Amino acid sequence: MELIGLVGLPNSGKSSLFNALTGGHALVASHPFSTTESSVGVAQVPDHRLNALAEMSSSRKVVHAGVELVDIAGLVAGSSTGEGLGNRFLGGIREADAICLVLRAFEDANVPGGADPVSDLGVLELELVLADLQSAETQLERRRKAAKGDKSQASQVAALEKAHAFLSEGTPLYRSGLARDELPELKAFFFLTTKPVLAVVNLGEDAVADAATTLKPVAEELGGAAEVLGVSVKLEAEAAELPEAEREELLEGLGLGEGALPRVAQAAYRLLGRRTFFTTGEKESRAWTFRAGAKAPECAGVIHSDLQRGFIRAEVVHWDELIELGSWASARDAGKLRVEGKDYEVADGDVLEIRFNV
Ligand SMILES: Nc1nc2c(ncn2[C@@H]2O[C@H](COP(=O)(O)OP(=O)(O)O)[C@@H](O)[C@H]2O)c(=O)[nH]1
Ligand SMILES: [Mg+2]
Repeated sequence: MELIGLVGLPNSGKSSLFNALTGGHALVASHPFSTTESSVGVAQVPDHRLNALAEMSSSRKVVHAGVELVDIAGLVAGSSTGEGLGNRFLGGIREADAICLVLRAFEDANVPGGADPVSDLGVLELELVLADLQSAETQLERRRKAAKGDKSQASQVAALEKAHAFLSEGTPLYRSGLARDELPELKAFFFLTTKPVLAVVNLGEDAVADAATTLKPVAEELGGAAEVLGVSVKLEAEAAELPEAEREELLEGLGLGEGALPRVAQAAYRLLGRRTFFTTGEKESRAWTFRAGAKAPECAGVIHSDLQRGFIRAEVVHWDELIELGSWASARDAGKLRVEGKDYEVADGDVLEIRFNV
């Protein structure tokens, strides 16, 4: 299972965001060190393509894709040296496959902590960089020795040296401009800052109308290394508690459209490099998750292992073409259903029907 870790200073709103996204019940409290256990939950990933298919098929049930989140207990300055629950924080981040930084921009005299997201970013990145620097140093020493007797290790040592140089300047590796193809070379070293990153800025309620002003300096600081999204976690968490119709009314009334949570879930999903295919019918329409490059039998296996084992062929049509044709039957009549075999690489947005025999 791949996880996105929520990482932020105490009281940045991680647990509130986690709860709003997952419908979960992580402890929300304004205290450093209050959350000592990490919670895991699944956020639904809304997808307008799925909604369109469900409407077309008059499906009785709609099943969205999900993305797994971990609410990692708050990082504080000094975590990289084991301060507070430091080692546990870092362990939580190490287990995540991607990082969602939660940066506080809301002011609230009752909630300890600052409201400067760029400063939060600096503190968080420094802790991550210090942890990576430490492991780079340990591993460099070891690898240099090993490379003396084994020349094949020279390229790994070179990659490590480059990474070490960036880290000593305080630069997280995701910002280093190390070419994407050098990052895989560094996989073996389990750095924290080679993980993909997304930033959520927790906006004050009065700042949502002009979010761009708050987001701009954060985006500039990150320089394109991470997508930056603004959310009023408090407003959205309150809205998330309401029945759907009231929620829509509240968010619309505030000029927030459908709210920012769907965009956060979608960005998290993309961050893990995930792709979606669909199945649709009267019983249900459903979004399924697969990895880029997967072929038809592997995707069939996402639905059920029998479908992979007994895979014969897949009937395939892209979602927008299907919507235009109006139904699976008319797609078939129009000769628009492609028959694909075992070597077909499924595309994001394909609608599939699997033929199988076990
Ligand atoms: N005013 C305001 N308070 C918030 C907001 N988000 C979270 N809080 C409050 O800040 C405190 C800490 O929130 P929590 O989600 O537990 O933060 P965490 O320590 O990062 O997990 C709680 O009292 C929340 O109610 C926000 O957007 N606005
Ligand atoms: Mg918390």
